[in-house]
Amino acid sequence: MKARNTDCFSGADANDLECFMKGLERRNPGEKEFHQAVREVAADVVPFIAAEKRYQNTMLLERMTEPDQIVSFRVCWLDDEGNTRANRAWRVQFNNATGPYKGGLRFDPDLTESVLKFLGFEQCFKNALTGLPIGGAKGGANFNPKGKSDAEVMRFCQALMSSMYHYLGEHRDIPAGDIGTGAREVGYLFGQYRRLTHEFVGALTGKGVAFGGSELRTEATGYGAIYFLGHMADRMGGDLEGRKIAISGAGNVARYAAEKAIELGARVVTLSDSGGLVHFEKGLAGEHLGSLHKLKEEQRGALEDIADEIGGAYHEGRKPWDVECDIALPCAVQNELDEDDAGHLIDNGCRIVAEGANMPCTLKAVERLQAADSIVFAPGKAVNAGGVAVSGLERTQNAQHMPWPKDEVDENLRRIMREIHDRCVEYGTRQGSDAVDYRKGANIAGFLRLADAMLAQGVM
Ligand code: NDP
Ligand code: 2IT
Repeated sequence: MKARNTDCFSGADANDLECFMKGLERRNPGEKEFHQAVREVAADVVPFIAAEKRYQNTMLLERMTEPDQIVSFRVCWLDDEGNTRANRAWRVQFNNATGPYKGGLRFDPDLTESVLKFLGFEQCFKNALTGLPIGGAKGGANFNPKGKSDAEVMRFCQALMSSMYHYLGEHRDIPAGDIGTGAREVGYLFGQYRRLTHEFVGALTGKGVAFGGSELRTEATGYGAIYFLGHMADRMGGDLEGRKIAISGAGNVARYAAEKAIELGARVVTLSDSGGLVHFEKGLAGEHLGSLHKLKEEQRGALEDIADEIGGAYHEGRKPWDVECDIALPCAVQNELDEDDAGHLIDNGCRIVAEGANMPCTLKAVERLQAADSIVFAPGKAVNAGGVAVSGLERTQNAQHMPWPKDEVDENLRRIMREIHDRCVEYGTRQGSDAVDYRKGANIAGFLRLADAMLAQGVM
């Protein structure tokens, strides 16, 4: 007897977005970030499937939104005073149809499973867009590295890896950095992995260049975002020279995006951090980048402390989105740019909003930006893919036992960002016009690679 389909997860009404979302929300209650990320993809993919017979009745979107597995760990460690501390960590292994699981680890006291599921889901599409043989994953812990000594961070990383290493491996799952995890954390995690497995292999990326890391991995996400912006500007008949770019964040992505933007003659008018905004009336001068990198990578300090020294005006608690700019590049956290912010950008004549962070724009902000004729929006899964792309190249170098020179990595990064841009144009050009819907282009191009890989490998 044929089973009766009683809900949308059965695929009975998979062509209907609201029906699909209702099922997803019921299966993942309260996970609002995950719902948001899926809705942004499903809004493009559901109608696409409805028009493409070969993808129908395959439960593809349902399968793509269900992680392969989620592992969570209790991580206990001793702080410098000898107190026992307990944290929770996760690894969300989302989909490995296109290659071994690949994606960063986030250390953030407010981290939840919903956030990691949104990030893991996005990562599958992003990694598919790079064209490299990597699948999608994300992980992290509700651990706050701020205010911790190096020794505490090391003990935490060692404790985390002691639980997580069973699930990792160069052909299995390869983590990297993300918010709160940079070169220091990846170094400690890799050291513990090597100690536990007795193997020196590329089971993590973002390593120091002295022990298997790739040239340019540190810079890759920010540089890649600017390469992508360059292609967008070119398509709109211009370039980045003299353009005013408002950047949020002062972390890895924001700082290296600022560095490349300045190199190409753009004017970086803002940076921000969790404390507030720095406004550079005349643009950030390249000579101050060194102090900024030092502040955030070594001293782990606040922008407020060096705003004057680097020629900026500090505004506590403010966001960059009401500062006049040609291009907005949110590079901090999810949902940092809302509908009102989108309104300010449109009113102030901004022409491009490109997501350097993962899902920094709320759903309503994206809708508002997409509805404005004067502005072009590009999603994180395309714009910030340079980081994971160079992670993929690091993996290749580790497998070859051969580091590549900086030029070669940069050339590959530029090529990959150009190809991602071309894929967005191919699948996102609006009918009867020259305009590109980058969100749709990225979603459909990512979906196609993932879908074809999944279908070819059978029902699982
Ligand atoms: P970092 O931890 O290096 O930096 C994060 C920055 O965001 C910090 O400057 C932090 O401030 C700031 N920040 C945090 N919360 C807020 C807030 N509410 N308002 C303003 N600023 C805030 O992280 P990354 O630069 O690595 O990551 C940034 C984004 O880019 C994330 O969405 C991440 O997932 C994404 N991404 C990162 C990649 C990578 O290779 N690192 C690759 C692709 C995407 P403070 O300094 O005060 O803590
Ligand atoms: O969101 C991301 O793409 C990252 N944090 C980078 C992941 C990676 O494996 O380099």
